[in-house]
Amino acid sequence: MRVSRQLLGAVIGVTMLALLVYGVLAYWLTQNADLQKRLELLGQIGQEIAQRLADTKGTPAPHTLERLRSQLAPAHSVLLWETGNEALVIAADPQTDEALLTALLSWQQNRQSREATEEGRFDSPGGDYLWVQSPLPGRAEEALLLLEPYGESPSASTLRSRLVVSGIAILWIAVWVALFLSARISRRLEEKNQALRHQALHDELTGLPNRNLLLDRLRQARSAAQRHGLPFALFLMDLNRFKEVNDTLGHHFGDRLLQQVGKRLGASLRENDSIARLGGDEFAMLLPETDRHGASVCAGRIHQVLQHPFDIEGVRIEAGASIGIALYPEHGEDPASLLQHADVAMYQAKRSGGYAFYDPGQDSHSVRRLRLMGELRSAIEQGQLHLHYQPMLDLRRGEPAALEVLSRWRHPDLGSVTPDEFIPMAEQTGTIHALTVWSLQQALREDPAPDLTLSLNLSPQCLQDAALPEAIADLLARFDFPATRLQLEITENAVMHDLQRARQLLNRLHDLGIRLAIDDFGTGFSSLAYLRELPFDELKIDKSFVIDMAEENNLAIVRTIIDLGHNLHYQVVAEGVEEPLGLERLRALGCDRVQGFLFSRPQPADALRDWLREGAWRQTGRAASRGA
Ligand code: G
Ligand code: G
Ligand code: MN
Repeated sequence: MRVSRQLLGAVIGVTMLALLVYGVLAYWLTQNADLQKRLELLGQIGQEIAQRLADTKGTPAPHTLERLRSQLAPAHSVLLWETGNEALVIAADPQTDEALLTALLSWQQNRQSREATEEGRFDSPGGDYLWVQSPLPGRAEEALLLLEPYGESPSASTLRSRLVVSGIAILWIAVWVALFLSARISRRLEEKNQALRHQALHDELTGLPNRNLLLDRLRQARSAAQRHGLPFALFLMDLNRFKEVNDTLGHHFGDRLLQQVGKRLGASLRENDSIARLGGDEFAMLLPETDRHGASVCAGRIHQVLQHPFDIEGVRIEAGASIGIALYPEHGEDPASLLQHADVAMYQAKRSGGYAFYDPGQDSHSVRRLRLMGELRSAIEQGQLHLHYQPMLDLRRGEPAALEVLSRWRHPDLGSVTPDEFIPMAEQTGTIHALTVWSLQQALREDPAPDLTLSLNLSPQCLQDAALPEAIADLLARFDFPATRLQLEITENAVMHDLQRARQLLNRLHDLGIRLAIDDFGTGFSSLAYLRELPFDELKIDKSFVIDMAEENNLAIVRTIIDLGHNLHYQVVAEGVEEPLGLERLRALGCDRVQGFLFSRPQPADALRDWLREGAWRQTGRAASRGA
């Protein structure tokens, strides 16, 4: 607004200046035009007089001169008879026209300086005068005519009035042009300003408000909530699979996914709810006048809406989302603490799936989390990690056949940290590659039982790492460890995620001679047709079904999986065998291998060597048979 006013002022100023210049120029022009015209006229009169006086002998009588002057010359003029040095006769009435007399004297005083010219203009104390000297043919004398340029010639006055009219027209046009231009320019400026303001407060990719605007709206929401005594809810959400999408399909797909997520969020919330993108795959939602119940209804709806696969250029992408919720005023009074607490809740949601409200009791968790995430890599380098081994027994032979390798972290201050806690961190921070290499190397170095297979867990994320087969082959060669004694366990749902890539990588590993197992089978949603296309050797039934096989449904599931596995020519392993009764049932169902606390908990290499030497499993097996 201020800028446009300044602009208008400037344009009008320039117009006025132009008009002023025009005025001065016009004035000068009319003055000069007038002067020229008058001099010409005066010259003609002078010549006429000279002609009429040509026949006169001697000095003409004053009344002759007076007659000529009044007949020919305009009023306010003097006609002189000039004889070289003196003006002899004055044809005028000096009594009535004193000014003319003064002018005449002043002309005479200055005559020396205009010797060369015959006409001109001069200033006398009485005013401005024109003069013309007309030689008389055949005589030494000259006639001189002086004229006070009184009044205006008709030509000058028409010229002046034309100039005035055109001046007004120009002013009028200039003002309109100035108004038009300044309106246009100020509109442009306003548009540009608006675009800049929008840019400063919105996310370019999705067009949603950004963090700054969200903070502003949070402050507004807080004052409104304070005035009306109503709560509001802040959601913080991130996508569960965004990194995978970006890594496997490229940033272009990632961007499109974010745009579509933004659209779905918009469609599933109310008009006056705000949705913001805070960066990466993190979104925030502000729901005014919403209590705990309303928040859980909305969070449930959003979670469900994002659960549906996205279709991006013909590729089906399952994103899924975790939502953390902080309520005003219950969980925080100011925007900063609400955001922080929604963030803590989001991590709770990541663990539990779906959405979670901020729980102050869990908050210490997030401090711990941040610390552990920061320290994991150096913990590996400093040897804070070590391995435990848990045997798998072959049910037909009644002997151990393989050892599952499981990582442990003994933190110097925080004590033991479970893999359920640090493996997801390693995946999130990208430390998982280093961790995998470390566990394989450590297992090959310790190799507690040279006649048993070593079964290592492979994180889903490692299936994206095309360099993995070479890294594993190098380690095997370095320790001179036969590939056929190594098995890799991959969680079921991870395999299905990017089948094309997974298939390539698994085939390369399998070609090296490494055995492959599907871990936690029954918890994911694999298509059986896909499973058949992948080079698996073993299927591990998830322990959640095995632990409680007294329950009818679990038993049915275990039986079905064993049949399925056998029909597809997999070796079937049941993990989580805790009870002798369970062991007997598995034996009866024809399960190939068992693993569980009934035989052995995961234990360090030395303890496991002792366990193997003592042959403690024989006791367990027989006890189980008798109990059955
Ligand atoms: O024994 P336990 O509670 O430790 O195992 C918990 C989970 O952690 C299991 O699902 C197991 O697959 C996983 N896990 C343990 N060690 C490793 C490891 O070195 N790498 C990977 N990727 N997962 C592991
Ligand atoms: O997901 P994965 O299969 O890699 O997990 C192996 C995990 O199962 C390890 O954490 C191990 O400690 C655990 N585990 C092994 N046997 C049993 C058992 O009999 N009961 C229970 N509850 N957990 C077991
Ligand atoms: Mn496992």
